[in-house]
Amino acid sequence: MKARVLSIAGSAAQGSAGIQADLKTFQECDVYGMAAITAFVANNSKTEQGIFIHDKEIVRAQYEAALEHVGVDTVKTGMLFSKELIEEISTWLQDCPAKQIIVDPVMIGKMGSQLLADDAIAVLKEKLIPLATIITPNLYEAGKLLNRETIIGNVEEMEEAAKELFQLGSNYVLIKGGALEDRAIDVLFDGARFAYYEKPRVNTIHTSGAGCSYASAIAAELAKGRTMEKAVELAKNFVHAAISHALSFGRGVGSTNHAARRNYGVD
Ligand code: PXL
Repeated sequence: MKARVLSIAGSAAQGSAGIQADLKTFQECDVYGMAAITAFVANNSKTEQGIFIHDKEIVRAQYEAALEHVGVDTVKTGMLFSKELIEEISTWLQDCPAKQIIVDPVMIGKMGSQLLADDAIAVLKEKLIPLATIITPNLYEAGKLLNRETIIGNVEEMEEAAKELFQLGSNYVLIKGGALEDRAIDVLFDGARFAYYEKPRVNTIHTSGAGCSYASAIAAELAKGRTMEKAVELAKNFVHAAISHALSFGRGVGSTNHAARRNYGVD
């Protein structure tokens, strides 16, 4: 285990999403995981009931401490919530030694809570996304970033949205089609070509943490030196296995199973 990955994201008490999902994914992908926690979300399988956002000084102290002695190959961001935090984190990341920056533009929790303030979208687009190697929005997040009123609902619209999102300045755009009605297909755009990643749709409600884990697996594979196309392929397989063998703990939406690839392999 040589590659080092830092997640800057929120803690999700239930253990399925956020920092918890990121660290579990890093471990499964055999990279060294670190965390700078931006918020505490006291969630369970039915609600994200308590959301406590950290001051930027708290996040900065963690970020600096993690980098100081261990260093970092790849940074991944998740729930950042506020304009102030995004502005601050973007400043640090300009001088960050990481070779890749994965920006997962987390906006709402599985239970519908707001994990990104409305007034933070502009600074996310203007300051953080231009620093990103890849952004990984789902259909909802892609629509919000593009100020779209209508829902992105098929692969052609995903391609169009990816082209537009590419203009914001990341090297790659991955739009995740998990919310499409018929297919579980994701579209990767590098500014010139599209690549497609498709798996059979899994019929389960227990998908908490799927997005966080997908972005974290991409971060881990990039940190180990994979190409972007290979990293996304491996991450998609990882998340498909995690959803296929999801855990039904709780009384609502349960967790994706981070150990699924290790225990059951991928198909
Ligand atoms: O799944 C999105 C997500 C990301 N980050 C944190 C969360 C959640 C959902 O609950 O709590 C911290």
